[in-house]
Amino acid sequence: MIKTETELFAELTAGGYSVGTVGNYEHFCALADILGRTTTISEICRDKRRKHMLKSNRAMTPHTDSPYVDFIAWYCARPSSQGGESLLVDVSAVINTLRRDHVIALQATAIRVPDVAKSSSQPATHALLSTDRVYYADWLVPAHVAAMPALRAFRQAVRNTAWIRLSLRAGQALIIDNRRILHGRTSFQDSGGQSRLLIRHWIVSDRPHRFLHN
Ligand SMILES: O=C(O)CCC(=O)C(=O)O
Repeated sequence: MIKTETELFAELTAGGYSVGTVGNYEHFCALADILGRTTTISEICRDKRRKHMLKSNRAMTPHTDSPYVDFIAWYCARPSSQGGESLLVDVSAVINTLRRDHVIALQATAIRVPDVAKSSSQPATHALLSTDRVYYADWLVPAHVAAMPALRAFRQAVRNTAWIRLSLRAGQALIIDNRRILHGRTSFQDSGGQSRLLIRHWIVSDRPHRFLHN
């Protein structure tokens, strides 16, 4: 059964994510519409001809997507036969374990935004921490930033946090608040004619929101 707007936002506010069975893709789209405007739809599946990580079956470390995307919703059309678990990390819990000077340093740390994650008018860098969000991916952090004590403390705190692990089933939707939750996955295997396919919506919302409170 599709969640109501009140139920969906209550879950997203409490834990930063929501998971549940929606049945078909049309029901999933109706759920995504509750959250805001879908700006990009992508198929997440293995394609051996393509080099991009999203088109591989490799594990992905927890990260956010574009800093100009508020919610991410995945529809599981087909799960993998092995692996492919979703990994979630709530950064609002991570922040509380960091020293104040590290939080300030991370607010002053700019991370590159790849072209695929922005429009031509949007800035090409974004702060790792800002009043409305976290923006982070291991592979976007340059070596001199990775060496910063604040960045090392952030990575350590992410490693020390209990990661949520979910195995999506066909017909299920996973929605996360991309301003607060890092997401990743374990590696996976497609076999026996079963190939993993997630359909991802990037969603922009105009609801007021705040991430850092001081
Ligand atoms: O394959 C997955 O479960 C998630 C892939 C991912 O990181 C993404 O869609 O941004």
